[in-house]
Amino acid sequence: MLLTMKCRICSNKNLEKFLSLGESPLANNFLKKEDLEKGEPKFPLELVFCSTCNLVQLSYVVDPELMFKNYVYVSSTSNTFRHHFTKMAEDITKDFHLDEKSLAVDIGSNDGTLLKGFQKFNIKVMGVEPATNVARIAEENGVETINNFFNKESVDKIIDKKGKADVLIACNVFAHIDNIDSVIENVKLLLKDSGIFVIEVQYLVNTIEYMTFDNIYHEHLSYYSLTTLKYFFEKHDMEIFNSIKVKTHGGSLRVFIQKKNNEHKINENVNKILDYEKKIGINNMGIHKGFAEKVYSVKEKLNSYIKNIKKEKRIIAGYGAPAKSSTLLNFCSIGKKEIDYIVDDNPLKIGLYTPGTHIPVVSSEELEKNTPDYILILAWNFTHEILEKTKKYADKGVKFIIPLPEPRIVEGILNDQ
Ligand code: DWN
Repeated sequence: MLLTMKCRICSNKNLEKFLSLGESPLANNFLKKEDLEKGEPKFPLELVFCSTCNLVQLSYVVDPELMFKNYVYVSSTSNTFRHHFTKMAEDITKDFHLDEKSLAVDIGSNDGTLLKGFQKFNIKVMGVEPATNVARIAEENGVETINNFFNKESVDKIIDKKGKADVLIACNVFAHIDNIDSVIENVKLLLKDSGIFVIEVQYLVNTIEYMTFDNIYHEHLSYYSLTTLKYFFEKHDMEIFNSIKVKTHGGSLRVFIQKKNNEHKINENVNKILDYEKKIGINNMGIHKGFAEKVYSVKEKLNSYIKNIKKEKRIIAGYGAPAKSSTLLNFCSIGKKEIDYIVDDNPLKIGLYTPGTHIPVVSSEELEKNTPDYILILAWNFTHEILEKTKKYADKGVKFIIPLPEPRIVEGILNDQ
């Protein structure tokens, strides 16, 4: 089906729809008990493909003020992420010879976990974070943070206070922004001519190959391949000079960008990744339609596992209440009849209820008080960390359901750990 909305990267008007996950509530809109009966807004969740620049994107854009002004996600909840960001800061510092005169700015800096890593090397830092509650946590952690979206006003403020940036970073931000062209104009203003821009995006190829369709929700407007990013940065007179694959969020790309004619030589990784994307046909509607078909078969298989377990009157708990669990639970119609509770270690989520499905989110103590027969690992990107944490329950016979890429049941620590 061809739609008449415009592609956010190339303005093509002939976008083709290939997947609908129905109407869904906002993925991080966890509810207080007193709000459960009030009714939640739901918005269409469907993907369209642009055959000109190859961007996969949502057909419906929700007002960012609704999604990002008060946010319950903090980067520091998992060891995996703390380590990822600390190592990222260390690698960038060493590879690009940053020193105490350098300025690192993080767009969507959340609780300041990444910038803390730069502070270890005495590098000057500045965060930009729209969520007021999360920006406050960063400030309390000693990371100076502008509580705003990354716009001209924030950029002027940073240049005024600290000068231009040597390194500008945006991890898991690019997917979230509708007017991405204006962000790049501001990036170019803030970045020194010799500076680098580093982004991390969930990688479309991994989404397809690992079936991580639960990463599709309203916060994620765009699903990037390197092919699309190359098109986009060239349009803005910028150049991708390196890209590496990182494991976060089921597979992401870290992409290094510079202003045109800057000093960094183009690394061979760039062409290798682009060639692979061409080989699998990322520019072709066929691969996206194939992905959509598999999404429905994952849903069927997961539902049938859960139905069989519930027939035997067994208790299922969830582990992790990530934003993506909202897509999985709502799309598969798995609610409080099926899942008694979901454990999450983030204090901002404990005591709340999942969007749409209204399952209570509780602390890990609940596992002791009301030990389930099965744990559905909703934060599957941390399967290893979660299996380690819950080892004592595996020893008591609790089994684990890993929903993706294809639902399977395991009995504890995996051999590939
Ligand atoms: O882009 C986005 C990414 C960066 O982060 C967002 N739009 C929102 C968020 O996505 P998510 O919520 O899917 O992220 P995570 O990091 O996969 O969430 C993991 C969840 O699991 C968190 O709620 C924390 C929880 N968790 C836990 O309670 N104990 C995780 C681990 C590893 C644990 O030990």
